[in-house]
Amino acid sequence: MLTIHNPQHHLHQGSHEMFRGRLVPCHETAQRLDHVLAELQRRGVAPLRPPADDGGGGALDTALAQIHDPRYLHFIEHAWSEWVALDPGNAERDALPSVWPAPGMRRDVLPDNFAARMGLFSFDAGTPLTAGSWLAARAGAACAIEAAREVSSGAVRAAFALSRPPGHHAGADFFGGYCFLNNAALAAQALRDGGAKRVAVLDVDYHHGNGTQAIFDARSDVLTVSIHGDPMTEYPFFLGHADERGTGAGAGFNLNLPLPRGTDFARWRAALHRALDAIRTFGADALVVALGVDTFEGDPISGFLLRSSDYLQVGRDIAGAKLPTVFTFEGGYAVAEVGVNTVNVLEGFSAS
Ligand code: SP5
Ligand code: ZN
Repeated sequence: MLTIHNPQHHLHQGSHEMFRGRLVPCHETAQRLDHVLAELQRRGVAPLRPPADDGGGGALDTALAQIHDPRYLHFIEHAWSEWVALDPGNAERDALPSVWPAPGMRRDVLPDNFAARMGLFSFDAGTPLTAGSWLAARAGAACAIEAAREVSSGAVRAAFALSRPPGHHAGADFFGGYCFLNNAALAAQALRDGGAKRVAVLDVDYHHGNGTQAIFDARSDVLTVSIHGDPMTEYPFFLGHADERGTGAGAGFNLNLPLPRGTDFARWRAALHRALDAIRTFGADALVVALGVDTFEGDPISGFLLRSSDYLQVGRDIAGAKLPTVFTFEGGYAVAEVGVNTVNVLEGFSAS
């Protein structure tokens, strides 16, 4: 399978995330992607290349602005230099938000204060912004968009955008859940722009794809489907329930399939078949798979029980949709197994 990988992903290296009143080492590390890359190379998956277009011509910024708010993009681009300008010592520390507007407070006024804007444009304290976060996220978005264009042109049936930071928790104007730019949404929009009338996004990461759902909430041309840990107990908690079906013109074009902690592959696969049925009924012309492998039984922050060999079947099942497909790389924190599990999905897909 054509894989477009992000050569700048190392520039995003958070050190700590807030968890139960302490700063704990980040789960979303650079080694995750390096393990996937090594496994692709070990198993001879080809072609494998960085994006050809470095985005210097402005086309990338135009594509980012189709999904993200201009105020948000401007903030993320300049946040690190603002952070260091507050105190030169900040160059040694990641920036984390610590104050957010509650309902009833103002979101329409952009504060001057940096901490206030960090809160306005985020939803958790688990997503450190570092010196290279913007450059890494931007180059990662370029991977997703280029993968979609290669699929749209008919050059390939499927492509994998191997990038980090991940994307599916990022909304039009907020970061969180280790995500800054929504790669799956950018790929879906690029597929639409490339001629697909209806695009489905299938999110199989352990966590609900709240950013992607919110971005396409009122649209009927993009069906969003997510299989995830029940938000009653699982992150991101405040979205991802089964009764969220889309709003306005988008009513009926979102499907959430929450499952309890402890769900095994048989039960998870039944949800996958429901998701694929919905995608078939919708009449999708193209598919984006937000591929997180934090559904793995050994994942340190998640609660499903998929085994490494199950991911081959996941790939085969997804191939059964017979759609031009873009995979984006999302979560998966069992570092030693993240490569095998991810490449198993791609191999199962390609072999079908
Ligand atoms: C892309 C993606 O998978 N994002 C997930 C973000 C989850 N963030 C909150 C996780 C908190 C779990 N912390 C557990 C620490 C145990 N040592
Ligand atoms: Zn996840």
